[in-house]
Amino acid sequence: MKKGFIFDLDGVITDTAKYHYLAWKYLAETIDIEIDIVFNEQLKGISRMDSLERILAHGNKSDAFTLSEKEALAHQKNTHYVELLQQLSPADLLPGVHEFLTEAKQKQIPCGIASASKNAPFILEKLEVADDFQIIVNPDTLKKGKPDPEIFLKAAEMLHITPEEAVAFEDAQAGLDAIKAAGMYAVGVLSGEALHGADILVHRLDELSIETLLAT
Ligand code: B16
Ligand code: MG
Repeated sequence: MKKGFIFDLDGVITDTAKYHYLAWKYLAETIDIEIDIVFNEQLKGISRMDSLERILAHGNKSDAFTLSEKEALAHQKNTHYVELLQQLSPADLLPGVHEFLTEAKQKQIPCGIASASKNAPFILEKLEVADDFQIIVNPDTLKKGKPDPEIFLKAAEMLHITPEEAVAFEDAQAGLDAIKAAGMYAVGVLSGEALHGADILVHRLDELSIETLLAT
């Protein structure tokens, strides 16, 4: 019997990957690195600094910057990204999300957010769904990023449920690997790339029955 839902944010609740991509592409061009939409798939679910490291490696510039220069580059990207986020509204919830969260609330199923994004609280406010989540894991409190299970285990602990009692939702392979390593039931949300290891795969959340999920 399941007792709570743990959601990734980008790619599950809303599609902010396109804004991450625009901001990273712009930043990369300032240091003469070209990235494309295919390369961008590798950045999904990966933390800000790890994303920068992957972009630098892609451009053969892993050793070209000091740590403080890298922090400045990441900060520059985030400033641009947050500017792009200003346009978010409830219309940017992915299809079926509003209905799913409304039904979970009616059934009093606790919901949490396990996102690598430090901007998660701001994004949830813009989408007007912040009140639908009892907890948001602060990625600053974690030692390891996805695919390490830490963020999902922390979310379950904060929701006062065991990993076995959690259903977790992810759109990225790194996140799905994290859910399975945490010993949770995994819903893979497809947005293009194939996903491996999910207990169930859907394109949108309203393909799921909450009753059936809770009974798994
Ligand atoms: P920020 P998720 C992740 O969100 C994104 O998929 C990933 O592309 C991004 O680098 C990461 O958040 C960090 O985001 O720069 O806003 O802290 O999929 O874990 O919800
Ligand atoms: Mg994601």
